[in-house]
Amino acid sequence: MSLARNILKSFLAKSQPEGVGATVRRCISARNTIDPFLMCDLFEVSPPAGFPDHPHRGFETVTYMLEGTTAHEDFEGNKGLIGPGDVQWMTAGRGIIHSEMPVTKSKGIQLWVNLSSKDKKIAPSYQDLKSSQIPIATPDSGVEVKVIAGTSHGITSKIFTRTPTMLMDFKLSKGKSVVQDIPIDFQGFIFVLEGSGYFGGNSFKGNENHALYFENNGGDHINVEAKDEDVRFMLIAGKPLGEPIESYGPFVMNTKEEIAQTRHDFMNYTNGFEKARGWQSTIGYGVSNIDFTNFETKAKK
Ligand code: FJE
Ligand code: FE
Repeated sequence: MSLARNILKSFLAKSQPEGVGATVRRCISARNTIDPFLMCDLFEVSPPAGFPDHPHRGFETVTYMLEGTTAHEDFEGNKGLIGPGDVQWMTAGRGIIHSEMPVTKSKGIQLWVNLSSKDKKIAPSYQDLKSSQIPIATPDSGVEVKVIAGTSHGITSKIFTRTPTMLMDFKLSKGKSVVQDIPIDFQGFIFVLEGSGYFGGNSFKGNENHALYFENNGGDHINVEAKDEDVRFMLIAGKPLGEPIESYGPFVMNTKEEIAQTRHDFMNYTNGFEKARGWQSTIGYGVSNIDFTNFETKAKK
């Protein structure tokens, strides 16, 4: 006998201002946490708004474009475009400073995946997938799964997840259902992008723009039924790290000492921030620098 995951709680992810002139629907935050995830936003942004020059340390940022094209540029000189359906899996590791600016009206998901203490100081790296490189599972007619990370119905993405993670974009036609395997030790959630469906062993109704958190009941799958209408949703789950979290804006470490060291490194261009000296992106230019000092990934005590 296999056990189904239930939905434990749900909430409407309300639209809120973020970055410079952008809006986000935040489904993982200081108030709603799921280890190993630090943040998850459905972002909507049009030029000249965006996310100009800002740093990251200690985790990964995953950007999945639903609509439009976003330009990216970092302090090592990496520069490129993330188009509709493309994924950028960025391991910030010991440090990145970058700019994320829309070229056209853009909509997408940005997920922050925490790194374990042994990975927090690794060199930054990227795994980029064009839309055409994302494999699609079709377990049934009217059921489509874009597998960005992990495995669905025998289809596996080539993304390497240092922190074990699954990330999938599901589309079900009205009347269809699907069952997705989930490792019993993963925690996760669903974010409903369009339409509505019934989720989990308790057939929990999930509406558009709602986040649905899984119960950690040791279940090995989640079932979904598109009873009333077509539904599109993201399924995001991962293996909890179970480590202490200390953060300051977009720096996420394990201890207060490491955060103090990170702020020192950022201000003094050391231990990974060497290339920040005098650097300014070309794409974020003309927009004032993003203020990350009030940004919380972990609830204040
Ligand atoms: C930010 C630190 C940040 N949500 N969704 C502080 F890193 C950010 C930030 C983003 C972001 C970027 C994209 Cl492309 C999509 C996002 C937060 O870059 F907004 C603040 N205030
Ligand atoms: Fe960023």
